[in-house]
Amino acid sequence: MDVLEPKQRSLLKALKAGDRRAIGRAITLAETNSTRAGSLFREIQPNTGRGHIIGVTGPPGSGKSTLIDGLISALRKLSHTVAVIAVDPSSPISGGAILGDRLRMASHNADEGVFIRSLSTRGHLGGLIPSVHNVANILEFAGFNHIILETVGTGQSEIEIADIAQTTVVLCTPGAGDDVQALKAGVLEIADILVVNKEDLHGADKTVQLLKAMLTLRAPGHKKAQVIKTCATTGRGIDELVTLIKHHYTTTSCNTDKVLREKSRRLLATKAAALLMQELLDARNSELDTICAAFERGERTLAQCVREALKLKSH
Ligand SMILES: Nc1nc2c(ncn2[C@@H]2O[C@H](COP(=O)(O)OP(=O)(O)O)[C@@H](O)[C@H]2O)c(=O)[nH]1
Ligand SMILES: [Mg+2]
Repeated sequence: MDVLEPKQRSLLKALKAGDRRAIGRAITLAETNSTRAGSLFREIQPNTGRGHIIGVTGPPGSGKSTLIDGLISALRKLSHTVAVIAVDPSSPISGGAILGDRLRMASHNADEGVFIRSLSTRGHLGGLIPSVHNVANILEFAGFNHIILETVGTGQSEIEIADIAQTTVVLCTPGAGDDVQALKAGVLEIADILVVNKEDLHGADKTVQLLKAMLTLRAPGHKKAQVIKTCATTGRGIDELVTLIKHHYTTTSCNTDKVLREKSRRLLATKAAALLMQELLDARNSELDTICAAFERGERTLAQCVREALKLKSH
């Protein structure tokens, strides 16, 4: 059992009190995946689970940040505290977009009940999970009732976010059939609430119909998803969205043992895969070289080599 260093003990105390600088420091520790932070997170973990984690995802430009800005205002009106983590999974190019997000949400800067942070996952082999999970825990520990995770783009990152979030909101925009097509099956599967944002643009109702039709194609017994229209720039539909989000949290199956178990299993598997990948890449091991050489010569299939490499590990 690790004993916390005095510095970490005081960081923990400041975190518990919701001190912003402490939150910032702890998040930096999580971001860098510092092994020294391990004992800190072991202290934090048992004191989490009380916040509602909401994932907001969808194609770039669909209005996620604008919508989140509206969600923050709506939740603050209800006296809830809100933390936002904008996840940037990609290249330095998106640095500008993240800066834009900061400016867009700047109206909340002076509000003690709001915390906004962009998270760079650049260079973290194995994706987002380890740090986002820890960052969400830090924010829950610091007392935030709602933690909103914004993920950019489409792909694996949303699926991973859905395992951390209790409620996943997926955005698309009207008309652009492409956009709806871009909601690949996997992304549609994770949606608890589908938002057609930019309802002020032409074709919103048609998109809603299309999405509802797509939802009926989901496997029988699949969780239900709601479809709603919003206009994030004017705030139209946002109060209804908050109602749906809260309703999902309190009345649906997002916290049943079965759902929780599935999610934690996937989280564990993702983290395990990332660790294993790192270990195999770092290994300076002649037996691993022998396995690779056999693959290169075509003597073994890739699957055989993987099994051998895994056996190597369990020794
Ligand atoms: N017409 C219209 N534009 C919107 C709406 N919501 C967001 N936008 C605009 O769409 C652009 C992209 O929004 P942003 O929130 O940055 O999208 P994100 O990339 O998904 O975070 C911005 O110029 C917003 O002002 C909306 O409901 N209607
Ligand atoms: Mg954004």
